[in-house]
Amino acid sequence: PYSTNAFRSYKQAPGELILLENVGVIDPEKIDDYLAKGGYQALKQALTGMTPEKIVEEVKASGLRGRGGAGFPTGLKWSFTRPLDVPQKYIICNLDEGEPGTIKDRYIVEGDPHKLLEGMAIAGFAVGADKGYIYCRGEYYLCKHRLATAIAQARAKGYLGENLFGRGFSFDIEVRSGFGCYICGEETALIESIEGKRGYPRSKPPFPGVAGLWQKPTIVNNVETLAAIPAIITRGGEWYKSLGTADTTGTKIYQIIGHVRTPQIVEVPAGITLRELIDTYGGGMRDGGKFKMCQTGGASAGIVGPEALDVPVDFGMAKVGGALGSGTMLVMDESVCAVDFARSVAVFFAHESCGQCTPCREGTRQLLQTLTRIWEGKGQPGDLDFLERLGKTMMDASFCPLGQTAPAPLFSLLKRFRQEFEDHIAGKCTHGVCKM
Ligand code: L3W
Ligand code: SF4
Repeated sequence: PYSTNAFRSYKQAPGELILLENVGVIDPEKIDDYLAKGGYQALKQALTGMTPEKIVEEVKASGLRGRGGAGFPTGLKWSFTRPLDVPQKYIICNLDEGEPGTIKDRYIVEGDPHKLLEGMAIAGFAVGADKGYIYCRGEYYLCKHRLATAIAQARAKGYLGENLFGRGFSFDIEVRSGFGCYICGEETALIESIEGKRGYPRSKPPFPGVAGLWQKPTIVNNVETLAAIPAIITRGGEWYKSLGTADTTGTKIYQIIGHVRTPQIVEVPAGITLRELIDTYGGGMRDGGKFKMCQTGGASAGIVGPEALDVPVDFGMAKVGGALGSGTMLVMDESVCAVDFARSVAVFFAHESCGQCTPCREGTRQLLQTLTRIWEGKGQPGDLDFLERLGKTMMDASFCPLGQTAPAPLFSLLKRFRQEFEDHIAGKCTHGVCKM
């Protein structure tokens, strides 16, 4: 009743959930509801019974890997920052959720904001940071409202602020708002934006864990990553590791969208197959359609075909050309034209390139222009070779992952559906959807 999102129609037993256990169950604007569900017990346990070293060890033991898409081991990241002996460190939560079709972080924060605040405070204690920032996507008005309410209530109850649980540790959180730039989800562009500058990515190394916000050691973690921390503290790293796969431990939030009967957001142990996601949670293919392909993990990830339906969707999915990424699975049936889809992805990247470096700024535009010509039936015989050379140059020479991965979906589509591109150049769209 408290969720604004009707997406999650599949009913899961609360016992199966870690991240979404309270979503739709508690009133997210009442801290007492969260406390009644055992909220802030993990923070209490961490501050009254554990050392920062022990917390980092527990997170390492859990095997938790970053849920923003790249999958870097969270405990390892914290272990780089914890020993640094400097007066100021920061925790940043990345809530600049810009991946097309991805709404998991918004869903956690709208439904259970205190879980994120608790995870951040534990992270702060573990690495020695007394200040946290939540960088929130500007369009997420309800998230910002829920966070402001939750932060005020947590301060009033002594879960944020000075000398928490008498441990001599202080921690407070501020919300900063982005506004519509996909690139500001890249951690160094995000840091630049908080510093009040234009969101251009920085070169790495140094990684933010060593020199981040205002050049101070900074942990940047995704919402879903931080929201898993309270359960890891109360139930233990080994327990968390017993869920999921060897590659991707714990639970994962998946979003099944596109040509399925019931688009869905679910939390299940990591490593479920695409077939199970489509059939069990997505209700099967829509209107009796036949599965053609799935864009896995986000706009820059690979496209997989029917041969990947029974492969676990975890970080190991890269082996079959897919990716877990943000957990978004865009399912497409045979009504989708590969050229039309390639062009729509190119529109996205041309719009979102920040323009800092030439290979990406010019490359994303050239990709779009060439694909648009092919889409309009004005393609030329050398176009596919040109797209391949251009994409390779972008992968080799772009400054940050946006430009390096922008051609990846096109390459996947060319590998799988080259004939469809050639048909367009010869003047026909067999799907009848392109502008010819
Ligand atoms: C210390 C080292 N730290 C790496 C840290 C690094 C960062 C993390 C991952 O994200 C993904 C892509 C898409 N010492 C380190 C180190 N780190 N080596 O680990 O770093 P990296 O560079 O592998 O990846 P990244 O650039 O942070 C790229 C995904 O992001 N993406 C979009 C995501 C969208 C959402 C959303 O909407 N919610 O998440 C776009 O590219 O999947 O795999 O913290 O500092 N030696
Ligand atoms: Fe900006 Fe693209 Fe260059 Fe990244 S690769 S810095 S998004 S222009």
